[in-house]
Amino acid sequence: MIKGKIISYLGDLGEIYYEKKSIFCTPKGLFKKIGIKPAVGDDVTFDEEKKVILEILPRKNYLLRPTLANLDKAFVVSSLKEPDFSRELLNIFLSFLAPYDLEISLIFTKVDLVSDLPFELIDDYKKLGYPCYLFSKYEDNQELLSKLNGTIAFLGQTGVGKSTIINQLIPSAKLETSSISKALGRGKHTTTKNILIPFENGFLCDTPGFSSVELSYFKEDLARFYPGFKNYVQDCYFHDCLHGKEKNCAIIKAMNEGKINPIDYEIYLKLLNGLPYRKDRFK
Ligand SMILES: Nc1nc2c(ncn2[C@@H]2O[C@H](COP(=O)(O)OP(=O)(O)OP(=O)(O)O)[C@@H](O)[C@H]2O)c(=O)[nH]1
Ligand SMILES: [Mg+2]
Ligand SMILES: [Zn+2]
Repeated sequence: MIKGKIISYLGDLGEIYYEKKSIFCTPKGLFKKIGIKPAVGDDVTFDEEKKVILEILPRKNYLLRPTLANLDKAFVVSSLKEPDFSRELLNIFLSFLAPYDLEISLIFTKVDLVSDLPFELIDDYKKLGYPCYLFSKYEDNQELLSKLNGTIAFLGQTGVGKSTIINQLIPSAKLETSSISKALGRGKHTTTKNILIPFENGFLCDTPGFSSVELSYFKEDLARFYPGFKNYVQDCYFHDCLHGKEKNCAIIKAMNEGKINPIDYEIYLKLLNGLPYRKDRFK
């Protein structure tokens, strides 16, 4: 019985990486019976001769969209242009990732396409607790690679440059990339499945980009998981504060002290407005 890690999974065939090589295996029948499907990132034991996955080892975490197991870190990638940067989309996506036990950093790509570097933007997100990096495919980005270890996913909208970054960091990856659609102003969903690329200190994970994210939250969830709010919510007067007009709200206080940008707060209110109350469920 040998241990390995699933680096890609298509149909019923998982590619398992072990001892600097890989092997294709199918899950044993029992998994299907009990409704368990191995995921990219799963640590497994397998039978090398029969080419069968025997056991999925306990997962540290399990991200649903995209389906990935055992991530240590995630880089949320946004382009400054082509497609245009959307603060709202980034904030929605960060809210969606917040409940997972993940270290999240941000990469802003295509800096070569803008005349002014977005220092204020970076400053805002650093204040909220996210390490931030700038990327241009025309520059050397090896410094970024030296900071990476563990299993690290690159997530974000289609066309922002996730596969391009990984190709730069690990040239042997040779991932497919393609220019964005002029008509739609966004990417073409070039990457269609999750794939882990082994490197010295772990795995980089390329993922298919999305074109929109649905925030299937209740108001109460957004109030907790909105980017940066977790640093302050415990100080709100009401434990179920939605950070609107409530008395002694720590979020409003943090905003007044310059720790949260009023633009992010405005986006929060707009998103909050479109979500149902959790309480409605029990009426
Ligand atoms: N000018 C410029 N173009 C870039 C940069 N990074 C990526 N691109 C281009 O952006 C386009 C999309 O890049 P991809 O790497 O395919 O984007 P992706 O995020 O993997 O897209 P999906 O696989 O669809 O999710 C390609 O034409 C890249 O060459 C950059 O720093 N500057
Ligand atoms: Mg891609
Ligand atoms: Zn509050």
